Amino acid sequence: MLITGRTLRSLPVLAVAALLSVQLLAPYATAQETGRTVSVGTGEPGYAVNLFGPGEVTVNAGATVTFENPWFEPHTVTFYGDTEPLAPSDPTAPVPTNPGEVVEYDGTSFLNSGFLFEDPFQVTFPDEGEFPFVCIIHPGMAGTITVVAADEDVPSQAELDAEAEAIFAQALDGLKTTAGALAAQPISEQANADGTSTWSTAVVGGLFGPSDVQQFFPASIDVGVGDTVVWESTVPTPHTVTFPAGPPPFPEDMMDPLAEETFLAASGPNDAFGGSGFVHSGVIGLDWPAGQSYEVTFTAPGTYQYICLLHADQAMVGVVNVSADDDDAEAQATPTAPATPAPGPAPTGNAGLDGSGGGNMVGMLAVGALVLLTGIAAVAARRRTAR
Ligand SMILES: [Cu+2]
Repeated sequence: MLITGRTLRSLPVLAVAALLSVQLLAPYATAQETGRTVSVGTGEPGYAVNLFGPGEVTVNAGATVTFENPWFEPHTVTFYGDTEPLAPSDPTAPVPTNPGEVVEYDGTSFLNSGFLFEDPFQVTFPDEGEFPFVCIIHPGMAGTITVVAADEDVPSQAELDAEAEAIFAQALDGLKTTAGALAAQPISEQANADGTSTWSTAVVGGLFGPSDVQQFFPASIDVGVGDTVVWESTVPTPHTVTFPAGPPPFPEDMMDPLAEETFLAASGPNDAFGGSGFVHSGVIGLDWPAGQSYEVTFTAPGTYQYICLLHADQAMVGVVNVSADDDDAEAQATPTAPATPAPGPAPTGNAGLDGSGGGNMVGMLAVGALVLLTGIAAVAARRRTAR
């Protein structure tokens, strides 16, 4: 599963790191003489690039390749050798085959980094040949280590880094264009017989190749009391729509990431939220058991932040503004005041999390996420000490 105790417990730390990462993230490490370093994905707040940087790497026989993950999205580096490929949800995916070892790879066995976070994964290639590898959990994220004789010329680390930079820049461009298109989609209002409205469809996440837009669209939704918002995910990436605001107690199992049954499932059908309690979609998306959509009815005025429990550390945070007076909500349905974020200086027209036009928003959302996650961590900590 993609949900690990490590991920959930370290969310507040990661949220702080996310705040700092824009300036401090150093994606590449310096390589040894013959060794080479490959970046396992990268990202920015709101975007996860799920590609190896670079994927095609030629090294000399005897070289050690170091795989490093500079972003918060989990990945694996997996050499299948002669074994069969695994599904992304396979329970083997997060488990390293050789924890803490620098492995000499023979080209035939199953070699898996497990979920790669802070610690690099290192593999030595004694023999010439071609050694394909993948990330199990991101189909399409693949590469090949080509090993040539020790005295042949191979690309330098600087050349590999330049290649990685180009690959990542192209993917981020594509992700931002995708986000711009999603942000431009109107959310429309349907009047219900009882005078309330149903707003659909708020979008959960997006894809560009194997890479993910980790955002909700529109980032901010204005509705009236009694209105319902419908969220939908059409991507295979697991996401949640989670309102963790309000006083504890949250359901105990919800704080135990190993209680997958509870975590994966919605907190209830036809959920209502008025600023307290724990309202949670479960894991939604293509081929996830909780389905692809989720709806919440808002019962009290207020400004409610919600998160994707899996990607809040990548700033996947949204806001629903519920006003007592319905007039504000009506305004966004008119063509002159679209519900989508106003075009900012960003060329994509996405005023979200691209870092050029939405600097303040990134900060605001990250701080919001931090507050929410600190609350979650406090409950989790209390629960652990109560054991
Ligand atoms: Cu998510």
